[in-house]
Amino acid sequence: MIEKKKAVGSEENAILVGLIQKDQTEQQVNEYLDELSFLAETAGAQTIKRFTQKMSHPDSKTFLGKGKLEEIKNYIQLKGNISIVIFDDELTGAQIINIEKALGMKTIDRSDLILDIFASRAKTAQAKTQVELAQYQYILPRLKGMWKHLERQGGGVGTRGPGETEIETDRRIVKDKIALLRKRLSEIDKQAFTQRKERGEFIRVALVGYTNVGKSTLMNILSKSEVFAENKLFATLDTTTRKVVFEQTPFLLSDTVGFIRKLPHHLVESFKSTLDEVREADILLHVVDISHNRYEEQLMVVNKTLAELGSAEKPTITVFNKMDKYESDTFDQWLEEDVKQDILRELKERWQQETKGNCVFVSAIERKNLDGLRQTVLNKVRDMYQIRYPYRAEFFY
Ligand SMILES: Nc1nc2c(ncn2[C@@H]2O[C@H](COP(=O)(O)OP(=O)(O)OP(=O)(O)O)[C@@H](O)[C@H]2O)c(=O)[nH]1
Ligand SMILES: [Mg+2]
Repeated sequence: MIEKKKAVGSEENAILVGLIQKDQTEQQVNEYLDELSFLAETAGAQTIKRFTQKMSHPDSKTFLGKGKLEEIKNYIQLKGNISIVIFDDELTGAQIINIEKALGMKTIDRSDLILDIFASRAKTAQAKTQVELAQYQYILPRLKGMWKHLERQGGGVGTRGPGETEIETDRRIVKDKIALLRKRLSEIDKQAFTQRKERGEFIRVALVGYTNVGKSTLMNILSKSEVFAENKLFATLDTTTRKVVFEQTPFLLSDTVGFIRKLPHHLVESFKSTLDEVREADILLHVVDISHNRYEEQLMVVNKTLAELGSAEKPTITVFNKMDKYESDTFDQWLEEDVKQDILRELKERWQQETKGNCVFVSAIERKNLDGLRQTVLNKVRDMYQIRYPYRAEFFY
């Protein structure tokens, strides 16, 4: 059997590498690297240094230019305690081989890092199978490059590079494994579908959004449940669904896996069934961390992913969360109260306009405007019951 080793060990020291392409600014790429650093930390690695290079296209063989690789290599040798290099962009198998050779250091890309986090966070059989499937799909075109990152049972293989026959054997094993996992997943999906069908005629509301925006925190508050929430990326991988009753109106509320920019394609593919909860929802609560510098881009990433799932047109309430942090980050103590109020009013008016009135501004942590959120959700849910069951809507009130 062949298995993928964990890409990042605990307490590794990492170098991050990002490319500044022609339509990007240095600040933008630095913010992307902030996110990569957060991902690395979630996986157990400490960022020691970042490198960026301005390039219109990455080099097909080494991704970076020769000079930059040399600079990184010198830094690694000088520093001495670095154990991993993480690229913000996806690398091909050949690029992994060439970079590792040039730097003399284990090299992974953003997708591999995300897959690693997903693998360590998956708890249920469904999530585990989905992650494993995405991992094997990621490995398949990169077998040669990832040779050293794989674990083989029963094959006496050293660190020497693989021969063509060895790669062929591995390729066959991986393909068989993918087929097996797909079959297993479709059986799990069938069971899950039956369970969802048994939920009856309740209106279904799903919390969606970028990772770490506060979906699980809001789920806990709205449903008074205990869903795992913490300041790490991808705290939630499995969907949790709770029955909630607001003013005698029942509905089902689901917490779902967070999205992120450049989510590995295979991961979206294999998480489709977890995301069925989103696809089958009647109403989406799109949670946004308004205190984040790039919250508008995050909002767009989520909308794009929703479109890929065919869910872009669903009735949506945009919930701008972390208003407390937005205010403390934006306003200093010297600012006049009425100026603050003006800025807040402008911000709210702009989003009210963009969402056609379908948005609320809250702070889950400070419990601010949660009644406003409850009322907005309640109104939408009641509207939906009216549309869905026009003759028996009164039954639910
Ligand atoms: N300042 C502030 N922090 C918040 C607020 N809501 C949530 N958080 C914090 O944000 C972090 C992420 O919260 P979660 O609820 O786990 O976020 P999530 O969207 O479920 O994240 P994933 O499951 O990883 O996608 C936690 O540390 C929360 O305490 C808020 O209103 N203000
Ligand atoms: Mg969560």
